[in-house]
Amino acid sequence: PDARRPHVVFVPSAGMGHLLPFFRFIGALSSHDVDISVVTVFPTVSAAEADHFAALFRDFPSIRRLDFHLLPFDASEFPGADQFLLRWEALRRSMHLLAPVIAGVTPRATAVVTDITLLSHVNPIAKDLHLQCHVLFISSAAMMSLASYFPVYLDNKDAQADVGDVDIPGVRLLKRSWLPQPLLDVSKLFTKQFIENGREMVKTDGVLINTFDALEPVALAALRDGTVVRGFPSVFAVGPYSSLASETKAADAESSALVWLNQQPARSVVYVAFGNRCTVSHEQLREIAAGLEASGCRFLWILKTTVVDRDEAAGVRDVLGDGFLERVRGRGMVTKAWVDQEAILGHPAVGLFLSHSGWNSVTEAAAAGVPLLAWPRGGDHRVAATVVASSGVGVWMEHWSWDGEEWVVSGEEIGKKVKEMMADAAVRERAAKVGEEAAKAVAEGGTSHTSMLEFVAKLKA
Ligand code: BUP
Repeated sequence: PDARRPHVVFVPSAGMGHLLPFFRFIGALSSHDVDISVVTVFPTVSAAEADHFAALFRDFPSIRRLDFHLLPFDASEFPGADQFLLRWEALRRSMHLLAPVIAGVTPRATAVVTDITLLSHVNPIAKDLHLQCHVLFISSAAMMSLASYFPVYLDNKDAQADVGDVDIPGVRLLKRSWLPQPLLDVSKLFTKQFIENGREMVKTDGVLINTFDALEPVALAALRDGTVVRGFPSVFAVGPYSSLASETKAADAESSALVWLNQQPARSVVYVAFGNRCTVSHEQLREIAAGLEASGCRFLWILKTTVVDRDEAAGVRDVLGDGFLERVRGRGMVTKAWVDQEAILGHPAVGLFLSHSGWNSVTEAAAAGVPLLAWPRGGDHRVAATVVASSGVGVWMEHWSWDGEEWVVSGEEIGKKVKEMMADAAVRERAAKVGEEAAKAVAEGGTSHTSMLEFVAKLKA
């Protein structure tokens, strides 16, 4: 074997929002001269994760699967916690078992690429084994700047004072209400880990981000030149990633959504999806339905009624009521199936994306040049929404919230905004421009393409 051929071990976390960027990056890297192994935990949390893991190993037979067995984990310590958070915790508690797995691979591993949620465990393991360690960051450069600056911010602030607005040097001020809300409570397990992982970042060899220079020029420059945090490692902005052929196949078998789109006029359809881990109150779902109906526009709505796809019991009809589907028949399609979102966004019939602005969705809208109407839910969505607004890919409804238990965004307001954006040529042009920049970035000689080659060169260094 070629002694200089790198062997990269990927350590992904759980949840499709985390796994898809891993799979897509791995797919892209596999066309380069490197060996790849993927640490794999079964059973996965959701059925979609299991399908996509299977598809990856089927479509890339040269990629090695490293089975990793979790220690038994008692979830009763965390009553009511989301199953994905529980899995992250279970992973973290088993991380000391990872070193022998990585040490045992042949040919010998040369680098580890880890999910951010596991960094503070994985980086020391990589260092012990004298391997490079890179982070594959699943969110924006803006969020990367928050993750790496937040520990510094806490060190410099009065320990008694509340977490307030965070002014990230060289990037932007993030209002307190835009932060992932658990960060406001530094005693939370999630926050402690966020801080630990954020501190560890400067000790890595590099970070891979699913973004591109034209989308986030300011944050990328500030990360690279050390304005955010001194001594920051190499930043590889290698996005937007493309979905894999296997994803298209894993999507709903007859691709009924795409068949339906084929019958719709150009740019006439509002695509509505709030990610795959979403639970939205049924009351809010009914307002969304009313809004879509009132907008008069055609729509394709991916409706998730529960957090994990396995548990989905409540039918669309139960949630939205009997009359709705009849009234919008022909112009609206509602499905609970896993769809090929990238193919949908790339379809000429789609004119607007009403989204929770999960980072993967934002990059997919950017790649497709489709205007995004951002209705952030929680987590990093508001930070992503700042990028939606600043890049021109879309519009952020800052006062639309999901948080207020009693407060719901009315169907009337939703319908008005949707209709207005669908008719706005300037919005459409700005988004199309971002789409052109995205295509340039990943083309030969583009910023993301070059960054990928630099990453591969670093693996060989
Ligand atoms: Br649902 C669904 N098909 O049916 P985000 C999602 N996706 O391809 P997240 C499909 O899942 P949070 C479906 O294209 C995107 O790549 C979609 O990631 C794909 O949100 C991904 O947008 C979803 O980052 O929520 O992870 O669901 O941000 O809260 O983790």
